[in-house]
Amino acid sequence: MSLVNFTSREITCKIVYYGPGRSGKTTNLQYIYGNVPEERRGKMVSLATTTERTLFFDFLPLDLGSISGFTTRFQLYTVPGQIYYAATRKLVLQGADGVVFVVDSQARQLDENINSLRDLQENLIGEGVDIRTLPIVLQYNKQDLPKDLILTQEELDQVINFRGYPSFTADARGGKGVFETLKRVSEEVLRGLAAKGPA
Ligand SMILES: Nc1nc2c(ncn2[C@@H]2O[C@H](COP(=O)(O)OP(=O)(O)OP(=O)(O)O)[C@@H](O)[C@H]2O)c(=O)[nH]1
Ligand SMILES: [Mg+2]
Repeated sequence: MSLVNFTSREITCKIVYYGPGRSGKTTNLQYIYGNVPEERRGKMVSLATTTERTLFFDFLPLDLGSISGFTTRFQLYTVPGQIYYAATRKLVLQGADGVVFVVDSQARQLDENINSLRDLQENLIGEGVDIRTLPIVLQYNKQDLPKDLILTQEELDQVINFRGYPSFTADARGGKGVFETLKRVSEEVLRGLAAKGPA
């Protein structure tokens, strides 16, 4: 849940990167970490197995500068995508102000994507979150792979994006689409905050 501190004039928001195992969630955070100025980022914490699968979460605090006189901080988290970490996903998702759902664009991963999106929606509803108002952005990742292995943005919009979320193509390893996705979700979170006004 976002925190607005009027005394210190700080806003803190939580963005969660969600999606099936190996879709590229951790890779997004690593790219962001490697490409923002040092003074804008805190330490990235990753709790992973020796084979780099996220075990609990990744965490990256970012300072997005000053907006209307408020210092704006974003805390980025990733969930572990592997099916058996369901309880951890729920915990990490708690209090999210916005979600980036990272889709693995490979055609053979379609079922995993759909199941994970369903898992996200069920967890949000279980938390009492209104999924019509929570900012959610889809990222169609791994678009750098050979065309015969992946679905295009148009195809993915048809088979997975039933709710018409904003969607971005990406190659998180090369960095394409990573900041566009983050920018969109953070703008939507801040717009939501502005609309709500002081609590
Ligand atoms: N070709 C390609 N590979 C990618 C891309 N993004 C991530 N990968 C690779 O996919 C693998 C999994 O990426 P991760 O970022 O660890 O995936 P994750 O979603 O965090 O996976 P879990 O932690 O298990 O949920 C790694 O080998 C990445 O280098 C991409 O855009 N293109
Ligand atoms: Mg990961």
